[in-house]
Amino acid sequence: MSQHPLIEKFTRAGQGQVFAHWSTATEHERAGLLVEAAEIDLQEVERLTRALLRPSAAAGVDLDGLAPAPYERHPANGGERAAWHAAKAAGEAALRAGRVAAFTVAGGQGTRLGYDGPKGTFPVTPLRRKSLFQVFAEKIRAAGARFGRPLHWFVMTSHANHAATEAFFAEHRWFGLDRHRVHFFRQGRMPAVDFEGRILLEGRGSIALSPDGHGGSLRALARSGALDVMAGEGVDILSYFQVDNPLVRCVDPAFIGWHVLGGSEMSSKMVTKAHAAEKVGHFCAQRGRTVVIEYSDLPAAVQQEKGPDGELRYRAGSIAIHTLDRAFVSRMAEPGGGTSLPFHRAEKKIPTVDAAGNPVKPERPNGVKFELFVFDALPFARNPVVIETLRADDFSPVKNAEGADSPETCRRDQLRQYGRWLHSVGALRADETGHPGIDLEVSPLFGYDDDSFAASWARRTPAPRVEHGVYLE
Ligand code: UD2
Repeated sequence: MSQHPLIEKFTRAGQGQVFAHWSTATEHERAGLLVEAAEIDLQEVERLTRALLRPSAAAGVDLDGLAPAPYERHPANGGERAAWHAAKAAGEAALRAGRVAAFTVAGGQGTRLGYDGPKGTFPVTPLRRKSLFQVFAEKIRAAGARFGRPLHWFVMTSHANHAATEAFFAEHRWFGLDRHRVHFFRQGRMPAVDFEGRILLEGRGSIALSPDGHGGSLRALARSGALDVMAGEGVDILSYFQVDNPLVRCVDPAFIGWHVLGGSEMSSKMVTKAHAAEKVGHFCAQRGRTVVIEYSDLPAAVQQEKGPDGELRYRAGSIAIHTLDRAFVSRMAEPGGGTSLPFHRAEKKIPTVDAAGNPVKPERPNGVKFELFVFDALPFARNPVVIETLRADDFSPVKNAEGADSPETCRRDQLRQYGRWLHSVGALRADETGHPGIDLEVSPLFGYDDDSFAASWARRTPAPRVEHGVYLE
């Protein structure tokens, strides 16, 4: 009996185990297996096995010649006000010209939060329990109205959450956005392998495939046609943020302006790390380039180093907010253009099947997943700019069910933001952390940053009553 060409190809590559249960598989299982197998680039798997799994593989990350990266200080921390004003004006001009689109990476699995469903559907605001997606949608809608150009919004999903994400938006009528300006596309997948580089099965008729990391967004933007849509619409700048952070300014004029005026292809926001062990990447300079070294890759002793000013030397924490030029994404997405991102390996407990096809739930890591990180594009970018932002204005992610970066800390940070805005217009006295002392909520349609809030407040006469339970919209 002649074998399917894909089975032969896998067998020749030493990956015949993928079809170990072929003879007893149902038609349905066989069809599924072939579709998944066709997605896999066996040469890439072989290359990654050699580079990242073999004993000869280079140990760890290259830390040679590392220094802290320079960054533009925020005016609140000594940055030059005139330069920030100029940047803001340039960013506003880009928004008014319709050059900017929002971009959310929402393909992660959200396992730490223990929430069942696409993470963007998680209810996050203090009173109305709006979902993360609704918060972003309303910020994007409000910014479009403010600058007179409705924004396009690109949302990267995964195979696992694509349909549920689209259905959620449809159910909520795209939160008042023009549905033709909301674009969903799926990211790519990579097979998980055991420590010898053999592709793992997830079930008798399915391969253990998982999302290829947020860095996969660059090639997915190209492959999905999103870059062509942008080109057709005159959009040449993408404002990139993660799905887990409702505080983010989805489009921030000053940030966009620093990017444009700096002639940068990829720019990033940093915050001063809260403490040496905070779990964020570090902006560093290395051999004339800007790189991000993830917390797990920078030795603790280096993370604790202090400068002459008594501050952490490596204090520039990456909060995964970037501005990207369309042309840069397009260049990065070209296969073999000499600019491909490196894969990272993560050892995981990967549910699989044993030789008899019975499910196995491993208790310790049994294999490796491969992921691309978007910040690895920075060293390839012309004139990368890093600007400082204030945590309170841009960063309070929901990652864990409890403790740090949880729904509770995020709820407090949202309240503090409302409190600061209301305090600045004299509507209440917030405490020194900004907390208003009462529960309330401000709709992004009323205000999504200092300027938009102040403008709405000034327009409202008489001024709204601010009391416990109030919702400003
Ligand atoms: C990320 C950064 C960390 C810091 C932190 C800020 C990495 C490796 N670390 O940590 O330095 O900036 O965020 O919050 O990035 N996603 C996809 N597809 C994937 C994987 C992830 O779309 O295949 C999305 C995911 O939906 C989320 C974002 O990327 O929006 C972050 O993913 P994460 O939770 O894995 O990142 P984390 O918290 O380890």
